[in-house]
Amino acid sequence: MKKILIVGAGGQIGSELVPHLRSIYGNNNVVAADISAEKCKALAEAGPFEELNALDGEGFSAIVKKYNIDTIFNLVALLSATGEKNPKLAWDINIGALTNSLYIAKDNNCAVFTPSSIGAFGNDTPKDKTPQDTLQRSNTTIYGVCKVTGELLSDYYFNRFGVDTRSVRFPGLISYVTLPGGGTTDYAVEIYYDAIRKGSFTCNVKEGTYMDMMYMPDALNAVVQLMEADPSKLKHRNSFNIASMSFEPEQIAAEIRKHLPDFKMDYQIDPVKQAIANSWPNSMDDTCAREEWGWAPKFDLTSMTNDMLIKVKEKFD
Ligand code: AKB
Repeated sequence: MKKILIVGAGGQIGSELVPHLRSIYGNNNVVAADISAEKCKALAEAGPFEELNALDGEGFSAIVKKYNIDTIFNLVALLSATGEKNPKLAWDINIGALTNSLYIAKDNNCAVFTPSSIGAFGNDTPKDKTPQDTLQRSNTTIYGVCKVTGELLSDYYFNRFGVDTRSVRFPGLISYVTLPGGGTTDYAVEIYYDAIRKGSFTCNVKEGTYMDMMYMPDALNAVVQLMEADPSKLKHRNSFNIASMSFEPEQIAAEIRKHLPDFKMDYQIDPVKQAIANSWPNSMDDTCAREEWGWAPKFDLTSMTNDMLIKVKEKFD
């Protein structure tokens, strides 16, 4: 049985990954940790919780020893748009949490999962069907710089010290439990909330801007499936392209109108987010993930929209 520690547990991914992992491995085998205990009341009530600043290496290491942890999920990160407001802080947090996770994993014989992102690609990368192994000059956002660094550093710890590091490049993640904060793809979550609450939405990226997106249940399955994969089958590690749908704002609006025919959308472009979105792939090629560990998403834009509208409506009823 695994003994798992999730750092950054209170964010968009962690608030769903913790219960998902607890349902598989048992509540007591999944320790949630976050800098804010306040944000994590539900996680702390259901299983072990530790207040931790992931930049505090000693505190981090003590928790790993206390619970005999063998797998670390490092979810600590400032997202792409927030990172541009304070690049130094973004570097310090994103890379600091990663380096602590890696050296603590090395010293305590743990596996490590750290998400990468479509943000690990840049303006020079092929935009359509972006290959697994391609140019990654992601030098227009600090978030991208951190993601490329993180992929390399994680591969280095695997090659040099044998640390079992694994990762996926997440598309924009769409979920109804916890709102994302400060990402470029956030519009694709906010649109469902505004559709239910107001019947209209002002989109901050332009019509025709394609980006990969994924529904959270598929993202959670991807993480578990990759961490359970037979290591002898993995030719890649940090990090796998995974994809399930790619769309532009008009397509998600049209899907919502199938349920809410009066839904209206206009545009007020955020230049920072637009520039970031323009530098990211239109769609990734995820053949390697499918071949090496059996990645197969279940949701497309239609089935995700059906579910999101039901779940978001329930939140406000
Ligand atoms: C962001 O928009 O910053 C994230 C991501 C795609 O990594 N959602």
